[in-house]
Amino acid sequence: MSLNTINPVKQKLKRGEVSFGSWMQIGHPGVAEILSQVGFDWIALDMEHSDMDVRDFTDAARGMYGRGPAPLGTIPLARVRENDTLAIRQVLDSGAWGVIVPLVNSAEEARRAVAAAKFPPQGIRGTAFFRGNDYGLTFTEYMEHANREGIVMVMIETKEAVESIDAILRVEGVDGVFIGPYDLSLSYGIPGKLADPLMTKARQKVLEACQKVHKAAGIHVVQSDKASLRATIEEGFTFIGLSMDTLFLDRSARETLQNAIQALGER
Ligand code: 3PY
Ligand code: MG
Repeated sequence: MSLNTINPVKQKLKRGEVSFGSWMQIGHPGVAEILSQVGFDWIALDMEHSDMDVRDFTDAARGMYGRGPAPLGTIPLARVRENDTLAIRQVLDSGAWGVIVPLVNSAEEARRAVAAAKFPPQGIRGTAFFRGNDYGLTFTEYMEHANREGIVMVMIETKEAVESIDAILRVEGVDGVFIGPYDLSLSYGIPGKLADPLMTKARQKVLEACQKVHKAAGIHVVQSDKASLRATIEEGFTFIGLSMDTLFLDRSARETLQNAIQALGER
């Protein structure tokens, strides 16, 4: 986290501007280098559903630095493994500019996530010398900077969270919410049926609540086809996760092989 710079993604969240991010599940810094060169505003490392650990996060963040949107490059975020103080602290200490916290179902749980991400007096984050504060070189300045520029997005992934959306959004320090559509569909008893009217209603409720308090509404568009993206943008989501490394690889490899098979057939 460079101390003389603002967090460009946080600025976009505050201004209600759209930011496009992506998602990493393959724990190799080369993936971070390639995806950040594409120009995403942010990339979240998925530490909930992958085998990536804190060291992998640091390597990926180093890969993003200076690649992608100027001046900083793509902003490294982490979808932490759970709403856990140490999980949040360790990625922030390693240089994350923000966290995406899964399965936050109530205002109380949102307060816990914020507390873990902020130094006193706003929270309970502990300190030491670490990568985020340049190994102690910027010890004092970093605390103020991290409290101001760090992002806390809480994930709305259950029916209970949708029902508590207004209270969750009222929690100071929550910059916005991020819908996990697959877990949400599971919670409504319609696994994977993202176009079901129950899902549409839930998305609308979350969006309206966010718009009322001027906080960002985000969503992971895992299957990022053009029609889904257009609909997501038109609905008013601003913090948009586009697909993920595994799917980029799968789609592109499939298409290439299909092209080759077709060319062979047409010979
Ligand atoms: C979900 O859809 O549940 C997710 O967590 C997407 O990242
Ligand atoms: Mg999920």
